[in-house]
Amino acid sequence: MSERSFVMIKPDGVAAGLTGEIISRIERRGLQITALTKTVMVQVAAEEHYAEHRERPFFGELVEFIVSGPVVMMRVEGQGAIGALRTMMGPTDPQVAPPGTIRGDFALDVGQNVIHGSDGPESAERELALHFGG
Ligand code: ABT
Ligand code: MG
Repeated sequence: MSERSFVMIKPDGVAAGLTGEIISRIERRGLQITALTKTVMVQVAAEEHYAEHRERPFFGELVEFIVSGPVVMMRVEGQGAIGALRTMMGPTDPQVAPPGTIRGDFALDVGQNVIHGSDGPESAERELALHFGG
């Protein structure tokens, strides 16, 4: 079944010059990038994006990091896109991410893990509405 996901290359990934590499992996997997923009996220959008973590001790640092530099935001579509992208990204903590995954190849720190992908269909629709208006 075709699904839509919200994918974001985080400021660390953009700063490390990984934009092309990550876009290339998504395209070669056979997924369609149907919207793409590079921008510095505004504070309120970052707080809304991570609203589920508002009470967590790392929330302030997380939002500060996300607005610290340009990000590349994408709408990605295709068969089983949400799960396929999460598998390509690897686990949240890059320390345990296997080689071959984006985090396993390019990140070391759970707080700066290069890429975001929606964790389910409801999150995807919420995030796409927030950042792309749908
Ligand atoms: P995101 O794609 O950023 O949402 O990451 P993921 O869905 O894999 O993991 P979650 B649980 O949503 O983490 C959100 C961000 O919070 C950071 N984080 C998480 C910490 O810094 N410390 C922690 O203990 C946990 C659980 C990792 C994620 N972002 N970054 N960057
Ligand atoms: Mg998440």
